[in-house]
Amino acid sequence: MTQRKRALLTGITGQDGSYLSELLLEKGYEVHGIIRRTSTFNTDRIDHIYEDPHIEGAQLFLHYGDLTDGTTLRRILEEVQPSELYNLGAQSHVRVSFDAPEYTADAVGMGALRLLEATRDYQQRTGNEVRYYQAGSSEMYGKVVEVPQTEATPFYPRSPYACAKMFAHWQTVNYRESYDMFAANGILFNHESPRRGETFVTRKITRAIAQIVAGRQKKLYMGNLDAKRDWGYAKDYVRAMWLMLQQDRADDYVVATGETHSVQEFLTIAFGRVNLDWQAYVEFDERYLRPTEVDLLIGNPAKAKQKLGWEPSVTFEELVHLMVDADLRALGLKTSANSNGEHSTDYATVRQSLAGI
Ligand code: NDP
Ligand code: GDR
Repeated sequence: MTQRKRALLTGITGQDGSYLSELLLEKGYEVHGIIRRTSTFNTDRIDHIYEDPHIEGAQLFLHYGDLTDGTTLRRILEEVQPSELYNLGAQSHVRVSFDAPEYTADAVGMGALRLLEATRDYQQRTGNEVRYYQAGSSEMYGKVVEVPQTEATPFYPRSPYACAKMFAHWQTVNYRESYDMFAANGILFNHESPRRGETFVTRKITRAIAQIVAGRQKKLYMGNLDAKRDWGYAKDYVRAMWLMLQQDRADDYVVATGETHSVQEFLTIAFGRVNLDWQAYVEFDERYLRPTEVDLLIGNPAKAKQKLGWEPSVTFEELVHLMVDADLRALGLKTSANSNGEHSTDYATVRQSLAGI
C-alpha cells in the first residue's frame, strides 16, 4: 500500500488555504494546518472540512503556531513530517502593510526564512525531502517596468508588503540553489472568490452591493478606481500551487489570466449584475489610497500553461458575477434569470426575503 501524502500549510484559515486544503483532501492527502490563537474563532473558511481528530480516519489536523515564532514552526515541522509545505500565511493586505511595516516584514519575509531554515535542518537530519511552496505575489512587480509581466520581469516593489514578499522570493531561490532544496515560487496575480477577505477591493464591492440591495447600506467609500489588476478565480490558482510541487524540479511560475481590468470596470459589471449604476453609490475616501500605488498588473502565464498544463477556467465577468451572487445569497437574497437568460435582481423577492431579518 502506498503511503498517504502529508501536507503542511501556513495560512490554512485564509482564502487560499481553505481552497488548497479542499483540493489536497480530495487528492487523498493528510492535511495539517497552522492556525493562530485568536480570541474569536478564525476557522470559518475551513469549518466545513474540519473533522474531530478523535474520530478515526480524520484527515485534517490543526496546530497552533505563528510565522513570527520560529521555535514553534520547527516543532510542528518535526511533528508533522510533511512531504509538502505550502507557505501561504501572511499579513496580506497591501494598504495595511504601510501601517504595520515591521510586523508585515516579520511575518511575510522572516516567516518564510524561518520555514526554509527549519526545512533545511529537518531534511539534513532525516534525509526526508520536503517540497516547499512560497506564495509570491504580482505586487513584487510594483512600478511598471514591462507588461505583460513574466518570470523574467524585474521586480520594483511599492509597499512594505511587496518588499517583504520579494525578500521571501529570493530566499526561496537561494535555498533552492544553495542547498539543492525543492523550493518553488508562485508569482500569483490577484485571485478572488466568495471567500476573499472582506477588505480587499473585489469583496468589499460585492458585499456592499448585497447590503445596498438589502436596503442596509447607502454608500460605498473607495480609493483609486483607475488601478488595473489581472484578476482570476482563487480555486484555479490553488491548483497551480499543487502542480508546482508535482514537477521533477522546482522552479518559479507566473500564475495569471493574461487580462487586465480597472477597479472601475469591476464596479460596472458588479453593480450591473443587480441593475444598478455604481456612480450613484460610490464615494471617494482618501483613506483608501496608498502612499505608493501599483497602477497596472497583467501577467503572462505562458510558462505555467506550457510546463504545468495550467489554465484559468473562469472569465473576469463570470468571476464578478459569482462573487456578487454569493454575497446576495449570504443575505438570503436571490437573483433570477430574465427571458434572455441574463440575471437580474428580483426586488420583490428581495424585500420579501428580508422582511423577517
Ligand atoms: P488571506 O489574507 O486570506 O490569508 C492569510 C492567512 O495567513 C490567514 O490564514 C491568516 O490567519 C494567516 N496569517 C496571517 N498572519 C500570520 C502569522 N503571523 N502567522 C501565521 N499565519 C498568519 O490571504 P490569501 O489566502 O488571499 O493569500 C494567501 C497567500 O498568498 C498570502 O501569503 C498572500 O500574501 C499571497 N498572495 C495572495 C494573492 C491573492 O490575490 N489572494 C496573490 C498573490 C499572493 P488568520 O485567519 O488568523 O488571520
Ligand atoms: P491588492 O488588492 O493591493 O492588489 O493586493 P486590493 O484588493 O486591496 O486592491 C486592489 C486595487 O484596488 C484599489 N482600491 C481599493 N483597495 C481596497 N482594498 N479598498 C478600497 O476601498 C479600494 N479602492 C480602490 C487599490 O488601491 C488597489 O490598486 C492583493 C492582496 O491579496 C495581496 O496579498 C496580493 O499579493 C495581491 O493582491 C496580488
